[in-house]
Amino acid sequence: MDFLVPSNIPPLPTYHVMNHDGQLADPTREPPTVSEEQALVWYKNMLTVNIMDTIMFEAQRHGRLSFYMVSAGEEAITVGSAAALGPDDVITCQYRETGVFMQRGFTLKDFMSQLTANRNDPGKGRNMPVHYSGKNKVGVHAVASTLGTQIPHATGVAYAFKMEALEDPTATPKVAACYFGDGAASEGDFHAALNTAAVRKCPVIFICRNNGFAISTPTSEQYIGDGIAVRGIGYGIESIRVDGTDIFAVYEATQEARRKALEDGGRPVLLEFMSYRVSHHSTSDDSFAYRRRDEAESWSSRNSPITRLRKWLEKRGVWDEEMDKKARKEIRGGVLRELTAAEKEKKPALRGIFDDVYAELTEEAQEQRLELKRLFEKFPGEYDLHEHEGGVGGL
Ligand SMILES: Cc1ncc(C[n+]2csc(CCOP(=O)(O)OP(=O)(O)O)c2C)c(N)n1
Ligand SMILES: [Mg+2]
Repeated sequence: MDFLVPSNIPPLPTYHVMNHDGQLADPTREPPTVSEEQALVWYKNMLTVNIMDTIMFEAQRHGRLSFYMVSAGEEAITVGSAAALGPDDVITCQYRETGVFMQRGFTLKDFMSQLTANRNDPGKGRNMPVHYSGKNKVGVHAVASTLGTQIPHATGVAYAFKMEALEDPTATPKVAACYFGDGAASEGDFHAALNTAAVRKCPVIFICRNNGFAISTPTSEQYIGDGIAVRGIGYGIESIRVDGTDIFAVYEATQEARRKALEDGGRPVLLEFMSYRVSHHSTSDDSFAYRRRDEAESWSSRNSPITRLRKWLEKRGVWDEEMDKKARKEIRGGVLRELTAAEKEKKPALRGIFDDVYAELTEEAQEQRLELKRLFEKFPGEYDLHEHEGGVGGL
């Protein structure tokens, strides 16, 4: 009788391409099939996410935003994986995937419109900052921070794609890709989504950002198994663990996952990208209450995904200190310019809070709408909403 004893099973290996010096870890392998132009775009996108994050975190402290979340340490996961997906693939995500939006064409103006809740936000200013709505522009469904809900959604999208492909085999093959954190993988939704996708053979890529924390809960208190990738194996899903600070490893793994997901009519694949949450969970958190102050700093100095790609670019002679300084300055200027412009923009019409939820408003919602209208008739000037595009007159 042989029980499998987890502690006797060696941990899954971690796939990587570059070493910490930005060189091929295995000099005998072919270099990644990524052009220097492509790598430069990735570098600038990672840098933009990082600089925008720093500025917006500060802007929250200055009272210009109500909330913000940064991706420090995880920029390569989002930019590198998004780069390997197709333009028609549909993405559902958590909230720390700014790099996915960026790589797929969200502009600084798009980010700022949502963050300042102005009338250019497709979500009509109804969500907290960082809950971007990108479905129409970049194929990324609106961010929902109710943990785990995006995972079965992705399985559903992939099942629909599978059905479509069966009905029309000439249609462009598409996958669903779903991002979630190590903490979200403890939700029941994660398990239901994986099992359904496995049984129904849905073309979905499950992408776990394992950054070591779910707010103040370290992964050592979240699970005692070998991380998230092994859970995929448990459901019969091909899975891999990847160094999430190595953008080439992230890109190659996602590219191969996409190929597998579309093979033989479709199947799910799971990627576990390993990194570390360098910053506080959000502007509402103080991580020094539960981890050492120097922990994040020492991790960053060894593992920064941005520095790692920069070294690779510099070794090829396509980037240098001067260019880096110039790029940082330009990005910073662009973020500040767009933030100020977005703040000056009008707010969405108040009546918009009732849009897009029901095809026909429920009786309760109709009552609430009338109540709101009455409220603003009674207190003209109490709020500045009358100045806004649409105003209450449109209710
Ligand atoms: C269903 C649900 N439960 C709890 C929360 C509160 N909450 C917000 S973020 C978070 C931690 C999530 O950690 P993880 O999935 O690892 O993502 P990370 O923040 O590390 O990127 C928790 C518990 C929530 N938003 N939704
Ligand atoms: Mg986490």
